[in-house]
Amino acid sequence: MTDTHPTITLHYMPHTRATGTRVLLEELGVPYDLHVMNMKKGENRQPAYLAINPLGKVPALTVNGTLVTEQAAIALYLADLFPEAGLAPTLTAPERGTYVRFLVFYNACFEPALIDRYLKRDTASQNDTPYADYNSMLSVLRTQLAKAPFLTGDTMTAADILWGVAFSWTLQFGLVPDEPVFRDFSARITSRPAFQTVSAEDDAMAARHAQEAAKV
Ligand SMILES: N[C@@H](CCC(=O)N[C@@H](CS)C(=O)NCC(=O)O)C(=O)O
Repeated sequence: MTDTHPTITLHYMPHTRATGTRVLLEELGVPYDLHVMNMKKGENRQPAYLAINPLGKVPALTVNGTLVTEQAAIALYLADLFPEAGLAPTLTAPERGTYVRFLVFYNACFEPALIDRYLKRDTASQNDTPYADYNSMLSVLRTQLAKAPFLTGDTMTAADILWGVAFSWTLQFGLVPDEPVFRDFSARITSRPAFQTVSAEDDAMAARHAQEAAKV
């Protein structure tokens, strides 16, 4: 990376999947702009934002004008962009394969399994889903997290931030069983100042958004 930081904008809505991305930016300690939208007013479905991300979803990141979407891709990208923060194993480190595996597992297996379960669609055969079945998918995580404090061992990475924040809301909504292995892992991330700060700001932002939406 050059001495000058890239211009980073995080397209954001509080209490969403974008929270984890903001926590990562805080953990990286890099400057960024927040483009906040009020989901209750449908601002993410207005033409101005659809011109940035046609799916109207967050998180979305623009880095010097280039769009990056999907939580795992954003985490991978940011942690590599700022290697000095030490949140990404280097390309040749033994932990790199596990790191990339669990980042991609999040978007490729965990979220599809959760959504299928939430929508009561998890009756398909193991062949027909990208994650076999919910319990098998979950046992991969349980086994990995039982081995060490973090996904790749003793050192926290961007993958842990993604997963730690995700477990906090999936446990809260009962989408993941409340087991110590998931709870304790999540607490290692959510007890940190970055999550605490972002979470408090999310609460305030969401309250403001609800008031604004009620006025319309
Ligand atoms: N595949 C996306 C999913 C993003 C997503 O579902 N975001 C939700 C927030 S939790 C969203 O933007 N919902 C607003 C909407 O669809 O109107 C990712 O992993 O980043």
